[in-house]
Amino acid sequence: MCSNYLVRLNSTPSILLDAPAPWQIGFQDVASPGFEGIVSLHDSIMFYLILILVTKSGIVYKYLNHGTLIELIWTISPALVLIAIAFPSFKLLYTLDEVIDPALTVKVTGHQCYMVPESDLEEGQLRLLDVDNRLMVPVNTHIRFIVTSTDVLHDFAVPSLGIKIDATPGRLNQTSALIERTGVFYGQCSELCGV
Ligand SMILES: [Cu+2]
Repeated sequence: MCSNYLVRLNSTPSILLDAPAPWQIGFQDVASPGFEGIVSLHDSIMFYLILILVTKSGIVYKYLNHGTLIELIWTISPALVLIAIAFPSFKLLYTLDEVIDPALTVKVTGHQCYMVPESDLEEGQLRLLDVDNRLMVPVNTHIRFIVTSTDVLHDFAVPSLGIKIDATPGRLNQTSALIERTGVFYGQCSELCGV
């Protein structure tokens, strides 16, 4: 799902999806190990969900009557499925939470602000996404983000890196990322923080 404006964005034509595209349904392209884990967890849970949907629809259709055996099966099997989902989910959650020996720390402070008006956008700039000063960080480096806010609740999020963390006044939150490839990665505040 690559849109025209994305190709225009870089001087060399890119097939990577590092910004949201119109009517996009799936994820953006992976640029960090953390996001790789999130996407693979999503994919494996979707596998279970579709399997359950298909088999349950079949069972209800064939054996609509009540029975002790069928009651037992559809009580115990969802419990097992929930356990099968919970284990990899918690494993990923605690893996993402860990910040191991960062080489670089970025302090992120949230402010209420206005987006660049459409009339001020230059050729190749993305509506509601481009900023006046881009943050430049190195690839293949463990980066730690210390996130806070000066006014209201904000949320620092970069989908391609699998980052989404609240920016709270009077509090420091931390998250980390290792960017695996070069690119321009876009993110929006993910909290309702407008005037
Ligand atoms: Cu905000």
